[in-house]
Amino acid sequence: MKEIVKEIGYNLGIKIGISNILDYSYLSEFMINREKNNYNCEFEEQNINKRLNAKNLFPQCKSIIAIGLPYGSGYKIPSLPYKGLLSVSSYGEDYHRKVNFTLNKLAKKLEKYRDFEHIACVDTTFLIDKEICKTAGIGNYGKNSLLINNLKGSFINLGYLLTNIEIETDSIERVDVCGQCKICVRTCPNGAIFPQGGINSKKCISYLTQTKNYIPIEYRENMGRQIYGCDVCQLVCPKNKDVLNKETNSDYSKLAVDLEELLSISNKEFSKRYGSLAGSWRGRNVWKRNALISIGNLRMKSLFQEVKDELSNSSEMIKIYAAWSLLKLDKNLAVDILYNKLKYENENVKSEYLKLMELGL
Ligand code: B12
Ligand code: SF4
Ligand code: SF4
Repeated sequence: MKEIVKEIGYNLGIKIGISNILDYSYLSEFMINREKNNYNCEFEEQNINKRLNAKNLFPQCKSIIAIGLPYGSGYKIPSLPYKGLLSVSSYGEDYHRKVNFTLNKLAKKLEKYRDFEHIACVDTTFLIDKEICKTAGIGNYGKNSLLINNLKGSFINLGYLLTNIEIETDSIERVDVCGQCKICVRTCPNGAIFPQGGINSKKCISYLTQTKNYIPIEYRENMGRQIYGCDVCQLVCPKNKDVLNKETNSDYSKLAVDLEELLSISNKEFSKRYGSLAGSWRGRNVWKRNALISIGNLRMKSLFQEVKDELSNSSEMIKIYAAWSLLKLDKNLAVDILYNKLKYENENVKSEYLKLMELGL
């Protein structure tokens, strides 16, 4: 089976590996400390023990077939400076669908040789994808906390089949991929990567673009013009140089989105236009909030009126980021406008406006 799996992987042009390690309780202390330090986030299962054994998801699990689906070949940041940016993983069809499709194709091919039960996992289960794929030899952790494959770098989407059959595995080499390199630690825009490796999720800009929680004021400038995700620690990584230097037919300018349009787009139009992208899962209002932050960071004064109109939005979230953005565009004008609005707002919004004005952004 091992040879068959490898051959199918090779023919499909994907990174493939097998693991018989199903128990990850050796990560327990790391995970508990991570939670204690508040480095975890709401996009993960909060029950740590549940995450630490593949059998909690598939009790009959005996072996795992993991894959890494490369993407981002030839990517360059679109040279459209007054647009918002989506991360590279948002290019084209939602990667969850692509990886699932490949896993199911793989399972169908394997079923010709042997009957087996399986479930396909990509991103959304409570298990820890990176750890599972690491034990299957897909890659090793970089300091940016991502799994780096020796040929394809870190631009790989991870997925795996939990199976009820035992498949022989190769021994996995543990490699220190980074050595003395600290480029990503130095270039991460919000200082989210620890010098010794690993990240504080709550500081990661990818997290900030997705959360509905309050974004600390001191992080907002560092978000630049990101509408969804962040790629900085991967773009600067020497391990991705070859992949990024490849020729490509992909039109990555599609990852640059119109900020003015995002302010006025309807829910229906949003789903039609962006609904098929991996980055759209948090919905229009989160993108709109990020657009307000981007407009402020880019000092797009021509959109002053449009941003001001958002102070009348029914969403409290939109109002408070519109206020921040307006202050970035024209502090004096914005202060007058916000003072006049105070009497109409509830306590929450009022105290946020006062805080922003006091800070004198
Ligand atoms: C929650 C989550 C996030 C959070 C937290 C990210 C994180 N680092 O864990 C946020 C929102 C920030 C995020 C962002 C992104 N994510 Co995300 N995310 C997840 C999710 C759902 C769970 C991750 C998790 O459980 N982390 C828990 C802990 C255990 O991981 P950890 O803190 O990194 O700790 C491990 C390592 O860092 C390492 N480690 C710790 N210290 C040290 C020190 C050194 C020196 C070294 C070498 C290693 C090391 O050991 C730890 C134990 O395994 C997974 C899908 C899944 N179900 O697993 C996707 C996943 C991790 N995300 C993915 C991607 C692509 C991204 C983004 C690139 C998207 C984007 N462009 O914006 C960014 C990258 C940010 C980054 N630098 O990590 C991919 C990763 C692919 C890869 N090549 O590794 C995954 C696996 C989804 C998938 N199936 O493809 N994500
Ligand atoms: S994704 Fe961006 S913010 Fe997050 S660790 Fe990487 S560079 Fe830092
Ligand atoms: S930039 Fe350097 S330190 Fe960061 S993940 Fe890549 S090789 Fe490791």
